[in-house]
Amino acid sequence: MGKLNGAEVVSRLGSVPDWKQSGDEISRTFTFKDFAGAMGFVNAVAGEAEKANHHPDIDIRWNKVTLKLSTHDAGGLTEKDFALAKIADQLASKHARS
Ligand code: H2B
Repeated sequence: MGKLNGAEVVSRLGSVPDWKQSGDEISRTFTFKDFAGAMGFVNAVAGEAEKANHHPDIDIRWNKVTLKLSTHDAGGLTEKDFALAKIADQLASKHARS
């Protein structure tokens, strides 16, 4: 899958506005009611990541989960990153938010 250029990245960020770009990756921190809410979300994301064979870096801090996405194989951001970002946004709304 091809690496997106700068204009393509900016365009796609419009559909996941809570995600921020930093160099070759995008990230978002999600806040939940508690650790159980955070872990429910992480496990749901893990299932989707396995299906897509595309895996975020995950940082868990009690009720906060930060996902970072990049396509290492392509050396940058691709459609795969934005597809998984959208799925994560949808899954987050199903888990207990603070
Ligand atoms: N996840 C992410 N985030 N980026 C990748 O480039 C990637 C991955 N590559 N998961 C996959 C697995 C690759 O290692 C396998 C061999 O397809």
